[in-house]
Amino acid sequence: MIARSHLYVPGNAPDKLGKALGRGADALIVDLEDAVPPAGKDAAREAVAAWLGAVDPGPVQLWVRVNPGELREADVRAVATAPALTGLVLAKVEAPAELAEVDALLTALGAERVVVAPLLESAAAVLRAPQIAAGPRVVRLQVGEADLCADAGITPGADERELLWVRSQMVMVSAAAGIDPPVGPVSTDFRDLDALRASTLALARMGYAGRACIHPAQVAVVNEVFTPSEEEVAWARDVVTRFEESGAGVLLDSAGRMVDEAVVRRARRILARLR
Ligand code: 1VU
Repeated sequence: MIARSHLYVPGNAPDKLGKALGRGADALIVDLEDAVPPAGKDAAREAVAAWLGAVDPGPVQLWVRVNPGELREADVRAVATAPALTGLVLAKVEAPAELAEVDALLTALGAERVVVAPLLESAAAVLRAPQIAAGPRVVRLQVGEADLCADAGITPGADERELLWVRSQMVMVSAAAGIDPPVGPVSTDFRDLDALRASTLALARMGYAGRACIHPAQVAVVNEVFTPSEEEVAWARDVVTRFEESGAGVLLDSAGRMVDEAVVRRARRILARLR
């Protein structure tokens, strides 16, 4: 099942990590990258590996965000074989060759079931998204918008329209590659839950199925937005039933609107998101 909320937890904050599984997120992304200063990298890596080795995640997906560059291999080696690990978020992926390197390392470690989510954080990475999405073990894309904005000189306004192309492009690239929808970006203003809701609703309409969070307060909003409403579910069930029972190619829904196979596929996507 596709996770709705992905809560970043700093890998160097044992207090946060200790309670993170109880915060309601469908997935945790334990961070070894930007949340951890250079002097703390080794200790955080060890602490996260020990935590992963001991934890029972239940239904929660556990991801680790690993560093780019020369720290990546040590990070991957430390966590890849933990049975609790779902996958790796690969920070600052720039080129498809990096995915082949990570794949080879994971294979050498015997970590066959570990999947990866490249994080695209530069203009060059965004433009290479189709090649990156086709890489080995890739199940979804994410964009690091703060880095991307710095790289491309973007200053987002309140309605975030400056990021519309990038956000929509990730949906198109993911659908074309046959991977899960992208994970939406973090909102750093974690106290403004109304703005979070508005922007998450826009992402949901655009084709996103989940979003990253930096604070537990954001999780409930994100989960709610990405859970189909009762009305949506009732409509979807009715449309699928009518379509299957009628045997017709084109029919009408309960409001008299045309239903064809494409509408039924959309209804089935809604039902697939039921938990
Ligand atoms: O009530 P308690 O004391 O039990 O817990 C606090 C606090 O520890 C906890 N909490 C979290 N737990 C798990 N994961 C989190 N991310 C998290 N944040 C907070 O919730 C209770 C209330 O916390 P608070 O309101 O007092 O908030 P703090 O001042 O403790 O923390 C605020 C920050 C922003 C520092 C914190 O939320 C945080 O560290 N967030 C994640 C930062 C991070 O990982 N950044 C890098 C990834 S984002 C990115 O790079 C974008 C691509």
